[in-house]
Amino acid sequence: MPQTGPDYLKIERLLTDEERSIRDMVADFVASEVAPTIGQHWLEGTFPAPLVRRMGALGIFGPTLPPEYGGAGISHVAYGLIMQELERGDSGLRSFASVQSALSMHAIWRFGSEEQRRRWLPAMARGEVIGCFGLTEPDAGSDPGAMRTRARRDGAGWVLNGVKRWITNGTLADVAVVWAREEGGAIQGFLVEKGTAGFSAQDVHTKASMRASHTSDLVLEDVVLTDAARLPEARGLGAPLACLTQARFGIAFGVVGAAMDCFNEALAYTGQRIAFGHPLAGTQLVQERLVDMLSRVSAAQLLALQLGRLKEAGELTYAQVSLAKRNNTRAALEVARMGRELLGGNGITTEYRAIRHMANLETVDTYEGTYEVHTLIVGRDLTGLDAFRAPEQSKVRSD
Ligand code: TGC
Ligand code: FAD
Repeated sequence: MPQTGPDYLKIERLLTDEERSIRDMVADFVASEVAPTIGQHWLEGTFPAPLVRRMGALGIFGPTLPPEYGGAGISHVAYGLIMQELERGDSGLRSFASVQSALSMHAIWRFGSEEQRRRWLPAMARGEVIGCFGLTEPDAGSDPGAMRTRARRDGAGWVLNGVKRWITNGTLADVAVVWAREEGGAIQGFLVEKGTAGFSAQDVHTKASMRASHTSDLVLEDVVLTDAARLPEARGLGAPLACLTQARFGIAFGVVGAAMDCFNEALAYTGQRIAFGHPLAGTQLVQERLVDMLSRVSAAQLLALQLGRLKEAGELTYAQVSLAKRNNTRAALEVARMGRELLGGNGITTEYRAIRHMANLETVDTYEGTYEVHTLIVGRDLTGLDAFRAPEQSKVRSD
């Protein structure tokens, strides 16, 4: 059985049998099919694409959706535990699944027409069709409402122009969910298929983080679409932000997996590594480090679980998701840094896992809303005061 802990607080008891068995199934998959090669993929800057169909067959994509759309109607906690086990393997793998399920499939599920849902969702659930989600632009990251990509009405259809940056799965995707502002109007969502004239994607090749993942620029030059490509229920910035809430939920669980892996690695390593005649783990300072790591992991596990239970009860707010994404990602990053340190010189090689997780988590701390953005989201929720922009700028845009 692969390692699914640490579980110092017996959180296992708070899970249902189904949640445990889904988690164990994904943990098995990661231990046997991901762990042996992911370090090499990371070094070479490649994504293990053959695993996509396999993940589809295991039911990893869109698993909370109803069966007629390719899902299995599993609990939100079970979904979170899938993310945890994928990210125990590598944040790039969890990113792939987040973008496929929580961003692309969710956008189609929540804002698409029935025809769009039936056309895309079952094939995406099987991993036969890959999606990406284009919101960020070179000059609009934390403030996506400032996007420059434009959708111009052209008879019954649309013409899109703009550039999207940092788009996970951009070059792999068969269909891109592209967010654009209607000229003089609100933000709308469009499904742009690979091969559409004027639409292209190029990978970023200079990343020192999230290397086992494709991250791309999307370029739209006079891309002509029919109105059938528009997500009919998406109007305004709230639509893409609602998709982000789904992905941030998964990240709050996912990063716990990376942190657990770093803790387990450091505990095993310091138990065996001899310095000054006895195991490192027998020294007071190393024990303090290990306990600091375990404290962060245990608190993050409980936070994620309660987030899931609130979501299942239909009570979860997006500010609560921000609190969890912010806390758990930063906690995981700290755990990874401590783990790397405890491994000494070995901590800087990808023959061990800590530095790969640590470098990946730098991205996770930034994407899906930076640490500072989530601080201000929760701050606004707490105080009722918007600290993002000067008051006179608040109503400049139309949504
Ligand atoms: P604001 O006025 O706050 O909101 C506009 C409307 O949207 C509603 N809303 C949300 N709804 C659902 N979930 C959320 N998280 C929401 N946040 C806001 C809001 O209630 C409002 O509705 P209404 O009906 O009143 O109009 O808009 P703002 O312009 O002030 O922006 C606020 C801010 C800064 C919080 C937001 O823009 C933001 O979250 N910025 C961060 C951008 C970000 O996270 N980008 C992520 C891009 S995708 C990505 O990184 C994928 S990585 C994936 C991977 O590889 O795993
Ligand atoms: P900026 O917004 O320029 O922020 C720079 C710094 O300023 C940050 O530290 C930020 O916290 C700080 N800052 C900004 N505003 C404030 C403020 N008001 N107060 C205080 N500090 C502030 N996007 C997608 O749409 N789809 C994807 O699939 C996707 N995948 C990604 C994959 C990777 C590997 C990466 C690195 C990014 C990805 N992103 C994606 C983009 C990601 O969401 C953005 O990078 C992120 O939202 C931050 O935007 P930015 O990079 O433009 O930084």
